Amino acid sequence: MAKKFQNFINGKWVDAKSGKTFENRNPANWDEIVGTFPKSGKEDVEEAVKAARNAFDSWRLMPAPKRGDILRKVGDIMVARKEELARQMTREMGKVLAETRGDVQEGIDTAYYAGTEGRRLFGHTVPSELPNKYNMAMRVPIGVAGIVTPWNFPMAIPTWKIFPALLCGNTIVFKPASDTPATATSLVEILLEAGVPEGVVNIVHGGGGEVGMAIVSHPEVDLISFTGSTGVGIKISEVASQTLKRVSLELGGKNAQIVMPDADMDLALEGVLWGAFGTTGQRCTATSRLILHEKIHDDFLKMLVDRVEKLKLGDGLQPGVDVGPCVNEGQQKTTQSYVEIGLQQGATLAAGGEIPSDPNLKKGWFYKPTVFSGVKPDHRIAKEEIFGPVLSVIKTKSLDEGIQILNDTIYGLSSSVYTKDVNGAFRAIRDIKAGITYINAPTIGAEAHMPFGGVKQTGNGHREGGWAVYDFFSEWKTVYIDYSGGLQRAQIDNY
Ligand code: UN1
Repeated sequence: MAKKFQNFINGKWVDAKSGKTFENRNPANWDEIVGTFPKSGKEDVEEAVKAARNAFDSWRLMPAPKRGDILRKVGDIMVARKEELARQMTREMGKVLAETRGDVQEGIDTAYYAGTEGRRLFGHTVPSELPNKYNMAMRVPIGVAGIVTPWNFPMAIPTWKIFPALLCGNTIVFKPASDTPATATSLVEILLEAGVPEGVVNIVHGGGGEVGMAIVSHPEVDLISFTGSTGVGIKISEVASQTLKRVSLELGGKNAQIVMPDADMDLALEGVLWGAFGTTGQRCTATSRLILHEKIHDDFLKMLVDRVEKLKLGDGLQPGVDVGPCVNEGQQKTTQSYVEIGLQQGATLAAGGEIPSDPNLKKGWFYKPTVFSGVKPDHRIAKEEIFGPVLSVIKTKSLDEGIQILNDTIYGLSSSVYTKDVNGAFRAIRDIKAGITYINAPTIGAEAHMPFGGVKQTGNGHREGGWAVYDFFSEWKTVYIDYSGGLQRAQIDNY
């Protein structure tokens, strides 16, 4: 019998009002059911928003350092449960255990950061232009935050959003991806155990079209934080604009790594293997284009293909496995369809390009790590986000041309340059249009205490992570205190 999970609304574990459920299965072995979850709808969202709205007034009045204490405790519980959480995550979404441990660790780092931020949340005091008058600006909570998250970082991404939102004094309606509802449920359990009061955090499971959109369109939800595809992000932005919500969108990427002839080739090779095939290529920061200088192109490609063919596919819980499955059949099909498009447009398949025939892998959504060479910047596999284990190799004549190719995309999340030339590296930092640039490191691997996000159609200008995310989850309240005892008119009495 599969374990039955529930929504958590207004301090109670409950089924969907409709009584409907959906199954969550292991992508490495589709026969294995992780659990059944409520297939919720608008009426469940309605209850959750009501609960979050009611809880807001007491939660916002709890001193921020106290809210921080709760989040520190969240971090402690996550530390104690790290291994179990990582195993649960690998079972439900497939990435290898080392990576799911890292995903949980990113949540722990975010919890401790939020814990101490409770004693900062700095505002500003600023001199007034008038005598005997005091000016300050302070951060205040906003209200109910709708949190809609993807399956590729089932712990880290929800924590990036929920912890700062809570620390700032907002209450939560949380809709996790339906591919990773178990990890999300564990996160809610941990928040409760740490002392988050009733109604402050509510989780509603179900589909994006029903539950997600009901949250986004709800007039009593004040802000939305979403990570996912650019297509869905645009829709969310349209719907949320009807009620003028504050919206943070973290969307697609088409990240590139440039390798220059002066780079450490072994290091650049390790970098691209990790950047392109870590998480089976299913990161918004994944390296999906490799831009090689013509002088090293052929040798590097050979080294790369040799290593890619040795990557071991399998169940992420097994030791020695490098690459897990795609998260579901849809992702596997998308990957396959992009391989066909690459071939049709004239790129050369240098490695992979098929579903493995190994009978041990037949029950999962595996796809062989794939490399295309001879890719032209205008090929669709060089332009569109695939979100699978496919790397497009493009040749360039110079660093400047390489940067131009790197920038030639609608996205701008992560980027990487391997070179030992300090002048070239600084030019790249200046000229690359991306939210994140790595020098001599792969496109993946952001740290939780640094701003995270992208330019162009990767988002709408907000940042997660570090200090920057606190700007999104709080509002500025500007305060003037006039202790002159008389009417003082700014801009008039003093000039
Ligand atoms: C994502 O790619 O969806 O920077 C998030 C990284 C991780 C987070 C990635 N820390 O690769």
